[in-house]
This record gives sequence, structure tokens and C-alpha cells, in this order.
Amino acid sequence: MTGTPARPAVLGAPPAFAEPLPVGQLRFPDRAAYRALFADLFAREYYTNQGPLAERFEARLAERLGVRHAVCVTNATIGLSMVAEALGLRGRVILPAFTFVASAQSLLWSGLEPVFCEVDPSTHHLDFAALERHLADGAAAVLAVNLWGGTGDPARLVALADRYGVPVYFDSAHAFGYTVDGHPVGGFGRAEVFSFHATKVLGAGEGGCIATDDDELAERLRNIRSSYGVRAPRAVYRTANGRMSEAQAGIGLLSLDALDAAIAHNRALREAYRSGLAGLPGLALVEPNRVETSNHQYLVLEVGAAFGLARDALHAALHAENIVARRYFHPGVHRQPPFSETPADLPQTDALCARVLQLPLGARLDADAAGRVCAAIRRIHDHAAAIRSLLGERQ
Ligand code: T4K
Repeated sequence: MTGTPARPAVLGAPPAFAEPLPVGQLRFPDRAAYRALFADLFAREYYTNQGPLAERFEARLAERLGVRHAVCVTNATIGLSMVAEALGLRGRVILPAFTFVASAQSLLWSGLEPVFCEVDPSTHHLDFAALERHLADGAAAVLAVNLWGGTGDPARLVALADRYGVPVYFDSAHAFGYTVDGHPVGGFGRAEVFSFHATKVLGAGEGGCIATDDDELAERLRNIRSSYGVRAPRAVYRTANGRMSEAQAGIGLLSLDALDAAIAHNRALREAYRSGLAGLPGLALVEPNRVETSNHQYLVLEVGAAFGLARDALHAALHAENIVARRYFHPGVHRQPPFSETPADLPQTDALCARVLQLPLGARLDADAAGRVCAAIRRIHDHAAAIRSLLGERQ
């Protein structure tokens, strides 16, 4: 770690951090608990196929999410494809383009046609008027995405789609631990799919789960996943080998024990960022939309003209400080292959993709480090004119 340079690193000062500080600060379980877990796993010589850890993890997830079924899977992407298969979807599925590419890729693997819908720039979630226009054109389903510790209005969304007889399911990869309208996120629509990727608030190394209150859908999902864990056989057209291993489930259980502490840590960091960025023009901290309780897993900024630098210039200047901010999601999925061949016309999504920036958050960061990220941003702002001319000359 270096001292506090008066100038930003992009103009030649030493970087604010000696080592790269990534956005995803992984949480590792207590080492002793981790060793005991793996000692037990090796002693039992049972690695996968709905073992006791996977069973226990599913029961605890269902309880925490307030749903009848949590079906654990290898990762969220395969979970999304499994839901599409279990619902028997064919044809067009409406989803936002302001999402991680996996949301749309899950549809391609299922032979479905993504129809990209505008998002509301004030919520970052599906725009209801645009959604209704797409519903009127006909669709097999809506795949809504919960982002940034927040959600759209899931009850309103499901009620709107119901009027058109269209099922809704949710990509809730970001959404573990929220409550909205007095309910944990997990029970809205036909199913919700969570990710336990290493960078998520609840990590299992890799992994995910499908939450649903629908007994029949859950049985179909268990049959699609693999023969192990099936409670009642169902004739399914395609299977997915989407099992969760015992190692994943074990890490997931340890992470679940630490979840509330992780959320409290995130909340404290958010407050540190809020006070560190206070008064800086042109920067808005995105608040978790519509929820009563958030997991605060993503720290999202919107960069406006008053900051003095465009989002991409701030991104480059932060990288020079070893602050590895990310432009989630840039470009929008409609501008990524193969969709970029005939990109949908989504001006609100494009504008949003051009101004959002994620800052580091998570286990390795403390309030002091968050303060130093904010101080670096302040220095960058103070030298905006010099940085503009430097980056302009380079381009
Ligand atoms: N839907 C949505 C809305 C999603 O955001 C995602 C995934 C999915 C669906 C699909 O879920 P899964 O099928 O993955 O379960 C990351 C994550 O890989 C991805 O899970 C996440 N969303 C997306 C928003 O971000 P990358 O390519 O930017 O992540 P990556 O691996 O570069 O990690 C970010 C940073 O974290 C790295 O720069 C370094 C640090 N890191 C990461 C890992 C994995 C570490 O220090 N150690 C590690 O082990 O996509």
C-alpha cells in the first residue's frame, strides 16, 4: 500500500493500491470448519449425486427463501435452462438486455428466442410499458432479472403477465437475501434462480438453486437434473446433468451460516462509500430498488456529465490506481454476439450501459479501503481536465 498521492495514478503518481483490488471480494469460510467439512467428505467417500450435504443445503435454502422447494444445481445458467425446459417453453421469451449475458445464453441453449425489452432507467429493471407492448405481441414467458440488491415490482410484473396468460420466471442470480413486500425474494413467479458463484453474497464456489412453490415443477426439475434426488419419476424430454456436488453444498452451508454477517459487512461498506463520495458532483450511488432488505452485494455508480469525465475515462483512471472497477453491463446483451448481428433498438438500455460502474465490495475490503477508493475518485475528479486531455490524446 502506498501513501496518499496528490495526483491520480493515471497522471503518473503511485497507485492508491499496491495490488489489484477486484470488484468480487470472495468470502471464504472459517478454515477449521472447512477442513472438518472436507475430512468428513473424504471419510464418507461420497462426492456427488444428492448426498446428505446437498439435501441439507436444499432444506436450509428453502427455509430461508420461504419456498416449498429449493433444487440445487451446478450454476445459475444451467438452472435457468432447466426452468425453461421444465415449463415446456417454445418460442419467444421476453427479457431485459441490461443483464449478464448468461440470462440470454440460457435461452439459446433451450432453443428459445430472446426478445429484448427496455429497462426503466430509474429502476434498472424492466420497463412496464415496453413489457406490455411485447406481451401484446405474444410470448411464451417473461424472464425478469433482479439486479444490484434490488428488484422491479415482482408482484405487479406477474399480475401484468397473468393478464396475457404468460408465465414469469426470475433470474435472481444477484438476489439472495432480499425481502420485498414482506416476502423473501424466491417465491415470485413460477420459479426464481439464484447463483452461488464465488463472487456472490452466498457462495458455494460455483452453484445455484431453483426456488419454487410449485410441487409439479419441482419434480420435473429434479427429473431433468439427474436420477438421483428424484422423488417421483416424471417423463422428461431432455435431462441436464445439472447436479450440485457435495463439496459445493458443504461450502454453501458454511456460507449460509455466515450470510447475515456478510450482508452486515456489505451494508457498512455501502455507508462508507456513501460518506466518502458525498458532495462529488455527477456521481449517483444506485440504491437497491424496491426492497425492504437488500444484500448490498453490488456497489453501483451512475456517472453523469457533472463529474467532468465520462464513465470509461473514470474506469481507466481507476484501473491505473489498481482499483479494478467493472462496467457491468457493457455493452448490453443486445450488442453482444450473436445478438449484435441485428441489435434491438434500446436507447434507454444503451444510455444506462454507458454510465454504470461497479466498485469493489466484499470480504477483503474494510471501511478504510473503501475510503481510499473514494479519495482516489476525488483526486481523479480534481484532475478531470488533465485526464481528459491525456486520454483524448491517446485515443
Ligand atoms: N444472471 C445474472 C444476472 C448474473 O449476474 C450471472 C452471473 C448469471 C445469471 C449466471 O450465474 P452463474 O451461471 O455464473 O452461476 C462475473 C461472474 O462470473 C458471474 O457469476 C456474474 N453473474 C457476473 C456479474 O460477474 P466476470 O467474468 O466479470 O467475473 P470474474 O470471474 O472475472 O470475477 C470478478 C472478479 O472477482 C475478478 O476480476 C477477480 C475476482 N475473483 C473472481 C473469482 C471467480 C477472484 O478474486 N477470485 C475468484 O475465484 O463475471
